[in-house]
Amino acid sequence: MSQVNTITTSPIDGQRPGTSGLRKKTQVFSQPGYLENFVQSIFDTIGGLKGSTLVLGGDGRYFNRQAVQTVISMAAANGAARVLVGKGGILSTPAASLVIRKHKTAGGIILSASHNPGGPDGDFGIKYNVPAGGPAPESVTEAIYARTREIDRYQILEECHCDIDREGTVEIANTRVEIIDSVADYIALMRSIFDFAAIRELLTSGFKLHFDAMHAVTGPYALALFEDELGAPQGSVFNAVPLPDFGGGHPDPNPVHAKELMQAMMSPGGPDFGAASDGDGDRNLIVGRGIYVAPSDSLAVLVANAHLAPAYAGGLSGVARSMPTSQAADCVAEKLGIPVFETPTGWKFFGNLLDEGLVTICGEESAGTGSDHVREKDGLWAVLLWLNILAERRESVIDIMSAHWQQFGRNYYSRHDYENIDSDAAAGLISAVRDQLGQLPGQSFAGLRVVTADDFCYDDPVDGSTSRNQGIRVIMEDGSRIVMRLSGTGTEGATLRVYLEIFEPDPIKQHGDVQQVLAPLVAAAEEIARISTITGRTEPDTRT
Ligand code: VG1
Ligand code: CO
Repeated sequence: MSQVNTITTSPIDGQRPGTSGLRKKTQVFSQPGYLENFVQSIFDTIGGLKGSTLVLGGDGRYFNRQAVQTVISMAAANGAARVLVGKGGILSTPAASLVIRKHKTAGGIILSASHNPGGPDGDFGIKYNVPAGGPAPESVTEAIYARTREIDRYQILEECHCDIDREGTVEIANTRVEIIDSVADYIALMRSIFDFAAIRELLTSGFKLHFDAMHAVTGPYALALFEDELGAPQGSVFNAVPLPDFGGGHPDPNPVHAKELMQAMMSPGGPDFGAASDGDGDRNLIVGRGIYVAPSDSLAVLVANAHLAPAYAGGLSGVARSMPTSQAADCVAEKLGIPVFETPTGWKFFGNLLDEGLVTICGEESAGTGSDHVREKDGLWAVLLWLNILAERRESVIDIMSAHWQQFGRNYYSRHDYENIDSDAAAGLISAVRDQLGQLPGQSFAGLRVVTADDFCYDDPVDGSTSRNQGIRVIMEDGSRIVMRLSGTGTEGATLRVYLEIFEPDPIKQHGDVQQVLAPLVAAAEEIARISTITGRTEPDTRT
C-alpha cells in the first residue's frame, strides 16, 4: 500500500488569487512543490479532507493530467473518503459545479486557466469551488493565500498512479477514487431545462449551427449534445478535440480569437447560428448570420426571452450583472418588473444571490452567462437557451436583435483591452484617476459633462461583506458611461480594461458602427486617464 509522506516545505512565492483562482505560467506551476503547496493550503483552509468527498477535473490543457495525479495522491494522503474525477481528468467548469452540488461534496478543484493560452510556455491555473458549487468567495481565497505564506508541510502518497482513463472505482490507501463520465450528468441536466424536442426539430430542419469548441474542454460536451442528442449534422461542431495547447490558439471566445467562426458567420449564405466557448467551457460567444451579438446584449435577450424555455416558463426572480456589463439587461428587467443586482467582476459575487433565490439569471460582459442550475457561468447552457428561443420564435438572430433594440433601446457597448502593459504604469494610471475622482463631476471631457465618478464598492446584500476598489465609473450627463479596471486573470504585466457604453433609444439611430458611435467616449477616457501617454499605446490590443 502507498505510504503517506509528509514533506517539509516552505511558503511559496504565491499571489492573491485573482478574479478566478490562481493563474501562473505553467513553468511556475511545474516547479517541484509549487502545486503541492497550493493544494495543501486549500485542504488546510477548508478544515482538512478527512472523511469528505472532493471533485476533481480540468480543461485538459498541458500539465492537466500530471496535476490530476498529484491532487489525487494528496487528497488520499489527507484522508479523503472519496475523490470524484472526470474521465481523462476532464471536467468543464459548469460540469464540475454540477458534480460538486449533486454529490454533496466538500467542494472541488478545477484545473484551468480558462481563456489563457496553454502549453509549456503558456498558463496553468487552479481554483477551489465551495460545496454550493461556486467559486470560493473572497474570504476563502484570502485565507488560502494566507495559508500559502505560512505553510511548512504537505502530505502526499508515495508513488501513487491512478488510471484516469477508465470509468470505475479504484481504492487508494483509504480513499475511493471514482473515475466518472465527464459529460453524462451535465447532459441530463440540460435535458431537464430545455425543450430538446423543439431544438431537435430546428436543428434537423435545415437550420445550420456552427459551434467552435476551440480545441478546448467543450468539444466532447458539444458533440454529445448538438450532434448525438439534438441531431445537428456531423461537422456542426468543429475544433472539437481538446488539445493540451488548444491547437496553438487562444481559447477566448471573442471575435478576435474565434476568427474562423467569425469568417464563416459573416459570409453570405453562412450558417444561421454560430457559437464558441472558452478553455474551461464557462463562457460563450453568440453570432448570427451577419451579426455579432455583444455579450451584454445576449444577456438582455436571454432575460427577455427565457420564459420560452421550460425551466424558466414561470418567469425569473431577478437578474444580476457585473458592474462593467452594459445596462441592457436592466432595461429588460425594468419592463419585467424584476430586480437587478450590480456586482463586481467575477462569478463568485453571484453565488449568494443565487443561493438566496434573489436572481435566476446572471451575466458578465466577458461572455459569461448562467442561471441557478449550477453556480458557475455556463457556455453551452447559453447556446442552448438561444437555440430554444430560436426554435420558438423562428426568426433570424439579426431580426431578434433589431426587435429587441426597438423595444428596449440599444446600449452601444465595447470593451477596449490594453494587454501586457507595465504593471507599475497600470497601477499608476488607476491611482491617478482615483485621486481625481472628486474633481471630475462638473468637468467636461471631449464635450461630455461628468455627473458622477466613483470607485465601485459592493456591499453584499446577503452576507454583509464589502468589496472595495472594484472599478472606476465615470457617468456622463447623457447617461453614457466609462468604466476602467485592471484585469485579475493575467499572468504577464497588467491588462487595462476600458468599458464604454452609450444608450440609444431612437430606432433610427440603432444601426450605427459601434466603434464610431463610441468614439467621443474613447476620447473622453483618454483625456481623463491619459492612457496613451502613460502606457505608450495609442490603440487597444483587443476591442470586443
Ligand atoms: C475576466 C473577465 C471576468 C471573468 C473572468 C474569469 O476577468 O473580465 O468577467 O469573470 O475573466 O472568467 P478579468 O479580471 O481578467 O477582467 V474565466 O472564463 O477566464 O474563468
Ligand atoms: Co472560463
